Amino acid sequence: MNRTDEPAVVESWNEWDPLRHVIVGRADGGCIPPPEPALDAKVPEDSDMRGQWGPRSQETVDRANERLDAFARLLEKRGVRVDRPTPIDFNQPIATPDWRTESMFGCMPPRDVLLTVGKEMLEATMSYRCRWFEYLCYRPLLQRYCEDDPAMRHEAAPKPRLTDADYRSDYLSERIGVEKRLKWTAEKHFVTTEEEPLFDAADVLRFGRDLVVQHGFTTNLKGIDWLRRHFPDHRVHAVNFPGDPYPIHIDATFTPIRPGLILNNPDRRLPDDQRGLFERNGWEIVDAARPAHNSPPPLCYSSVWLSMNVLVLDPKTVCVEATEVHQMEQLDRLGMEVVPVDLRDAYAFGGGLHCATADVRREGAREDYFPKG
Ligand code: DAV
Repeated sequence: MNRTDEPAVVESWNEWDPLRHVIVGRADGGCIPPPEPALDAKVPEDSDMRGQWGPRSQETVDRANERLDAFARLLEKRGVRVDRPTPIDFNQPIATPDWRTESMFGCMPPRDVLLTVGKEMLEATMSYRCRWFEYLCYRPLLQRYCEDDPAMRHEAAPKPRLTDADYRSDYLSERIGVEKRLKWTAEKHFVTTEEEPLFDAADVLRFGRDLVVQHGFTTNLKGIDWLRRHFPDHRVHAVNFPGDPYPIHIDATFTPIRPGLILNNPDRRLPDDQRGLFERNGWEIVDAARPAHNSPPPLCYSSVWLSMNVLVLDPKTVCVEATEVHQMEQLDRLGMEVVPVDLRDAYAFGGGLHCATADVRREGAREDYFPKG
């Protein structure tokens, strides 16, 4: 059922059932966007990216694309159907009636934009202005899935206005310091305000009839409330991870591997008062292995914890970045077959193996993994 000339079927309920069809991003035309409120809050204070913006070099684009193409071929060899987005010219100014910015971002991390829940693919609101139009890169695919699969639901969350009222001005300061950032994030004082619903798809993890959503820089409480109203047959759980000074996207922090097992970033542990759901239902939360690297690659937004940004192919098989020896060893010890994937050269374009993909179809149905509420 994986031939590309056969009609696509959209359905995926969790992060681990056997993967059958996936989108893998592209690095083409990737840009470092100019300063804007929410993005600046995420760029670490000591990062080589501060003050730089513009198109990334062709050499880094080509190398990232080589890695992404090889990843796509590896998945295809394993019987997974792979689609790719259609890049637009990201290096051009964009505007709405409320704001203007000089460039866009790219289409390497489809996971940030697209949330597949059952038969639905939902375009997230996003929270950076430079990513406002990113959904356009996926529209050719979503239109095709819609034509192929009469039961597929293509949805888009309300486009946010993203005026200055969406962002806390105290995050605009150049030098906040990690200590103050940790205090703020522990108090859930994030860069985004509650002006309007905001979420990135990569803040959401799917566990059958439960969705676990990170409240942080890229997703606010109104965004989580919107998801709760939008998915009335799901239970939506808000979580937050106080040890993270730059909390965006849950997928380098909390990584389900198979029913009953989650890796948690040991620097960003789930607070005790949020563990009940998992503990009551026999789920084990284990500390993820330390990353193999002390620093991210050049011009990269993400932290070294992309080590745990893995792609599960089925409950016994997991793709891990090939240099992440400690993470590979830990998953091997936990009984998984580990497939190494060379992707570090693509990290700067928006993340690791989980970020670089978005589910179209996994086998399996919607299950209740948390029967004890
Ligand atoms: O640890 O920098 C990266 C998540 C990318 N989707 C981090 C989070």
